[in-house]
Amino acid sequence: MEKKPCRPGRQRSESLRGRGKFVVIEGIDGAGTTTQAARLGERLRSHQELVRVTREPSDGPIGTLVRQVLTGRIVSPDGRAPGWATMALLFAADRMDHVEAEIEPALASGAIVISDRYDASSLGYQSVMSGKGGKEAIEWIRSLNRHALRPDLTIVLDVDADVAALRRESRGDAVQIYEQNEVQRALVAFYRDLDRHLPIDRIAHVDAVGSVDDVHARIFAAYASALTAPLP
Ligand code: ATM
Repeated sequence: MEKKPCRPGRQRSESLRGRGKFVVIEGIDGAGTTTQAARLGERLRSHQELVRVTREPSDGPIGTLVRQVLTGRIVSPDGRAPGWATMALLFAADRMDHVEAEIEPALASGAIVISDRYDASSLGYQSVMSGKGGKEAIEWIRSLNRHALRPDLTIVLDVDADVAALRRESRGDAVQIYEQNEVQRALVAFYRDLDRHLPIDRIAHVDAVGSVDDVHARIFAAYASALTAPLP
C-alpha cells in the first residue's frame, strides 16, 4: 500500500508510525461497530496485512473501570452513574492510555490499527448527555482530546435509531447507560453531522442498513478508496 503524505497541521507521531494506518469505526449503539471492526480486520488479514483490532473503552485499567460504570456495576454513592463531564474526563484518560499502550506501538510495527470507537464517541455521547444543546460541551470535550492522535480514516456507520434498537434487543447484551431512545436519536443527528465537528479528519459515511456482509462490502470499499488509492 502506498503511504499518503500527511495533511499539514495534523498532530501525529510520524517517526513512530512506520507504515501503519489508524482507522476508527463509529456509530450509535447497535450500528454494528464491533462486528464490522472485526470483519474489516479479518478481510485485511486475508490480504496479508498486519492488523490490530482494538476498542474504546479500551482493555486497559481506565477502560476496564469505564466499562463497569457503563453497565452499572460501579455507581456513585447516591446510586447514580457519574455525570457527563466526569465521564468525558475518564474517556479522555482512557484514550491517552490506549494510544500510548496499544495504538502507537502497533502503528510503529507497521500494523493497520482498527479501533471500535474513538474521540468522536466522546464528542457525541458526552455532549448529548450534557443536555446543553451541545456546543459548549463539545468545545470542552474537544479541548480534553486535543492531544489525541488523529485517525487516518473514520468510518461512520449510519443507521436510524429504530433499526439499531431492534438489533440491540436481538443481541440481548447487558443494557448500557446511554441506550435510551432519545439519547440514541440525538446521536443519529450528531453522527450525520460529524464532518462539521471534526473538520480536519477524513470521514467516510457508510449506510449500515442491511446484512453484515453487505455493510462490510461498503466499509471495505470506503477503506480502499480512502487509503489505498494511488496518489494523484
Ligand atoms: P460498546 O462496547 O457497545 O461500543 O459501548 C461502549 C459505550 O461507551 C457506548 N455506549 N453506550 N451505552 C458508547 C460509550 N462511549 C462514550 O460514551 N464515550 C466515548 O468516548 C466512548 C469511546 C464510548
